[in-house]
Amino acid sequence: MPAIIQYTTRGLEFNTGKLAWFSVVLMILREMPVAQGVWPMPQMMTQSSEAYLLNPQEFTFQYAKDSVVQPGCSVLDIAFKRYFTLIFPAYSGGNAKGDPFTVVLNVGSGGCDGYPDEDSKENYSLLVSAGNGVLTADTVWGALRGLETFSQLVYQDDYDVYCVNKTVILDFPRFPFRGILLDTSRHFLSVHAIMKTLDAMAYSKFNVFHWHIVDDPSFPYQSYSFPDLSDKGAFHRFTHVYTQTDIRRVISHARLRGIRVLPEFDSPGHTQSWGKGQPGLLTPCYRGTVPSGTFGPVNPTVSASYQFMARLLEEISAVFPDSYVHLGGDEVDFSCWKSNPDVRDFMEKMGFGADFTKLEAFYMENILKIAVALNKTTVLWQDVFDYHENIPMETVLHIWKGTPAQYRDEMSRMTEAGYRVLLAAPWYINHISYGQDWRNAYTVQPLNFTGTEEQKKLVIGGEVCMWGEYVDATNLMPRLWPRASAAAERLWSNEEQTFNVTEAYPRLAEFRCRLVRRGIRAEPLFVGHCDEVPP
Ligand code: CP6
Repeated sequence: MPAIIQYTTRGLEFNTGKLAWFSVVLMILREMPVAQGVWPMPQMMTQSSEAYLLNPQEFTFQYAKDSVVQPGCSVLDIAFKRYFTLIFPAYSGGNAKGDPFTVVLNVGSGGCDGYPDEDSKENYSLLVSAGNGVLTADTVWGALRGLETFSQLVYQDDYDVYCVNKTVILDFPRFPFRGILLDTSRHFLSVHAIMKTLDAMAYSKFNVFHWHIVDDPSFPYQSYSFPDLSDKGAFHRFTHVYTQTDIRRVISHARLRGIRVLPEFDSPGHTQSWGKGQPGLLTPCYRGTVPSGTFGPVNPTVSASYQFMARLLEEISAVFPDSYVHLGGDEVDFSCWKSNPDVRDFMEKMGFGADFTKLEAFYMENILKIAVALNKTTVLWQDVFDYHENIPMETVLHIWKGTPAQYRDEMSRMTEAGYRVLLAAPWYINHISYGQDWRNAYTVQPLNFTGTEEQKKLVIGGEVCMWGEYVDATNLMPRLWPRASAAAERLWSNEEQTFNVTEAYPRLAEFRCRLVRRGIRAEPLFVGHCDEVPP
């Protein structure tokens, strides 16, 4: 029986040279494969039963002589330290069994000091043979993905000696955008909790942290242009805020893991907390002919609102280095606008009639102009597309609602109109239910909608949302992990090779134990145990 695990995928056809080379290597490895859990599953992977013992004392990471990237590259130098600890968690110095082993990195382009972005290549190849591993990547971001994979190949045998098997991997992501949304407005999350999430994201090869930083309940972002926003709008102005230093720490922690930080400043709805520190920004609601004392969405009828938004977005653009910014635009309640006589006058003057979606479109158009002038790519919730015909083509549309039939239809219409889309609707991981609901996240088919090949290429990826109404640092980790990892495999791996939940189960159960070993309090999938008892 030629026991070869060989995966060929559509994505590989672009490079037949590499594929031919890879097939040759696969033919050499005609031995029994061992199912070593790598999560998410690499695009092509083959392993043999030939195992090498690793001595942590004689284990090193090195740059190849002809690698463009050399020592001094902070992202990788720091990653070597991190991964050494992840690979040998039990090693605390001193003598150990095993043989010398070197992981040689060959990175084809520089860019150690920059940030990952939408075009960052994350492909890598990994060859593990006697005494060494060769990790080749086009960028440092690809090298990080390869280091993560290598760390998951190492295991301890029955005598607790570290081992790695002969392995060949050729890997790249299916989608370039693989995100997690955290909501820090419904509950404040400490910088520590956010960083812990970033650590766990890297283990599942997620690459975008969508920071839904402010919303109705609280405004924890400490703005230097408008300090009153958090002074008055945060749950607490000292303890429940993100200072500029906090923000920089989060962005830096994310960068070192190849993760982009996408900030969301959602408006004109979901802005109750903004009104506390910025009087005059929100629309006063009326009861009959008198103001009721309550406020609605941002007031779209006065120029002061746009001047404020321009200054805030200017600050945000400087603080967050990513080329994307999320501007929300979802769930705008028209009742307050309808009640306000000044808004009604404005509607008449503008010729909007009684169609408040026109007023909403007017607001969004002005906000989008500000973002375009700041050279940012805007992401918007689907609502804006649903009522609005005039959205710049560079905008990314974010699908968050509906049944599978409805979100597929939405994907068809958005991509037919030529927009890039991001799918979140099937991955509301804050929703919980009894049983193995990771399977629902796992068996999503993001490209199963009616459309041409060109339309399918416009799907840039997907996102797992963790809305915060019922979540803070006490339950964040088990609610996210390992269920978010199920979505991670859908967004990284080949769908035909990884669709079967029965085959995925033992690998995901093993990965979950790895998360627990690494200090991530991931919940169990079902009855069973990890080798170590969770602390
Ligand atoms: N907050 C904001 C939310 C939601 C959205 N925007 C939301 C609404 C309904 C569900 C889940 C989340 N809590 N700002 C919609 C994108 Cl089911």
